[in-house]
Amino acid sequence: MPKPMTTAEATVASLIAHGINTLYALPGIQNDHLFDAVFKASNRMQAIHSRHEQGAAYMALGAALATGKPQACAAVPGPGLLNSSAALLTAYSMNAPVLALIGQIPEADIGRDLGHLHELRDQAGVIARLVDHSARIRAPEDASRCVAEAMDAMQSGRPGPAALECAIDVWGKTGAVALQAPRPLREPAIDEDAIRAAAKRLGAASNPMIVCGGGAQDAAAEVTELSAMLQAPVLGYRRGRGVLDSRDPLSVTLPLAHELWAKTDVVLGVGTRLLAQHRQWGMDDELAVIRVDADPHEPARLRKPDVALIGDAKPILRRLIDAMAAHNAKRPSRASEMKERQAALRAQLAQTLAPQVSFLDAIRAELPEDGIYVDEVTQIGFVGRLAFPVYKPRTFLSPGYQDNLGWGFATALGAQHARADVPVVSISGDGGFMFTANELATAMRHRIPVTTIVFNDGAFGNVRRIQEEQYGNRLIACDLANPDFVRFADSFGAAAERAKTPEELRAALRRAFKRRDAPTLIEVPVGPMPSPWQFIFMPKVRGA
Ligand SMILES: Cc1ncc(C[n+]2csc(CCOP(=O)(O)OP(=O)(O)O)c2C)c(N)n1
Ligand SMILES: [Mg+2]
Repeated sequence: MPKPMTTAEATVASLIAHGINTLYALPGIQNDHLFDAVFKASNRMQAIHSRHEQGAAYMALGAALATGKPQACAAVPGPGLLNSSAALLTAYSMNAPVLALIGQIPEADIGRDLGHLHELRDQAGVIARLVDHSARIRAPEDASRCVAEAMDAMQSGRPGPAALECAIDVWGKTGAVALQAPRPLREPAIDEDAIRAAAKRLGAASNPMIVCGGGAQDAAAEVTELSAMLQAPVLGYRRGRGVLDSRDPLSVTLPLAHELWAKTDVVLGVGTRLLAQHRQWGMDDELAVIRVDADPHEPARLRKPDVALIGDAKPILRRLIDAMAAHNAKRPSRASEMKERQAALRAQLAQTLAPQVSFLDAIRAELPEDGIYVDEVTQIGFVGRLAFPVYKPRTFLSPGYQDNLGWGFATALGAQHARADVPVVSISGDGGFMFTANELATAMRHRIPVTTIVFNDGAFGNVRRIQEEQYGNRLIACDLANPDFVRFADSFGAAAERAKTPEELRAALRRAFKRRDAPTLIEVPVGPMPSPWQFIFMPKVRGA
């Protein structure tokens, strides 16, 4: 039975029906009806307000990455939307299901360039370049369908963000609303011929490798089983870390996978673009490529694979495991060979990148197995992608190919808000932290017990080192004047301390992880650090 509701009420009721109970948001006149609707639904939905729209959108992103579930944020039009745009772009590049509710000027004047408050020319066009799916809610009767379609688009096929605009005068209009039930997720039928072809190739492979991207995060059990059957090393670099537990001898990071690449005869890419392999490491006809991807357009983008399996990785890999039985022989264990290679790499990293590795080891020693580590575009962060052991899916959050400085702290805040049951630690440089340092106020207002470590070298250190080494030491735009970070955090009421050594950092982290009602900032003063790039951008080892 349709019920009288405003557009805003219908939208909120639909979000709740789709399992969304938090709106990460910053209010303003265009969205007042929306916030009022959240107020009226406050037993089932909460508004977590940030201090800048990028904070709200990064929080929704962090919550989505940490839970694997859709999340929502809201902003006013124009500047509000643009302030959230880097986070939406990141959500797109990470295939993260974030729904942005964006205000609009009065419906009748959209597109007329009259100069209404926060008007942005072709706002819908701007939004369409940021997210996968977007629409405008035009009437109360429209709202529930718009939400259901957006949620469907965010989760079916390749996941990703969506946005719904709504005009200031439309949010408050009342109509007869019939709420739509969530739609069942659409899954393409598994292509049995492709499964057989993949099973045959993998079964016959002498040196198979599995490469995991973000699309493999929910298929950890299947990847683990397949890797054991094939004795295949599993590479997880950034988005794919934690799919196979780092303690498994077959789990490898970038430098070791590169070492193994030249001899690999079949690669199984799961939810990954395989960009480094195609563009840096090289491909040739001796290497068979099997791709599992939710997006039918992805596998052939760089080079047509030998076999493409389209759909959610989990059921596809399960089917592949079943089919493998007929094609795979029992293989001798590679555990001791891989352990030896791991130990050699580990020793090389510990020696070459000593400052980074020693602090990362300190964090790992204190962060519980299911604790979440959020990285940043910082020198410690780059090395963490190679050397920080990860034990579980969705516990290592690293921004996708945007690699956008300043994503970390606010994303960690969202992850911690959505996963109050585990500690979340954010690592940043002094440069990156200041992008969203204002959100310490949000952490205090909402009592979010995130721990942030700021590695302070007084510089955009990575940029500075490149200028030193490659531009004749012509230093420009890289030295920073910083606040006293401990006093800064203290002034918000957050717990704050300074740790000068890995041992001091461990002790500080122990204290921080016990604190469950307020955020902690730990400043670690550091000097210049050695370059990690030789372990990340590695030369071509096969193909023309
Ligand atoms: C949005 C964005 N702007 C600029 C950059 C370029 N960039 C990469 S690393 C870096 C410096 C980071 O400085 P800091 O956070 O202090 O870390 P450090 O390198 O000192 O360890 C910059 C400016 C970027 N990746 N993203
Ligand atoms: Mg720095």
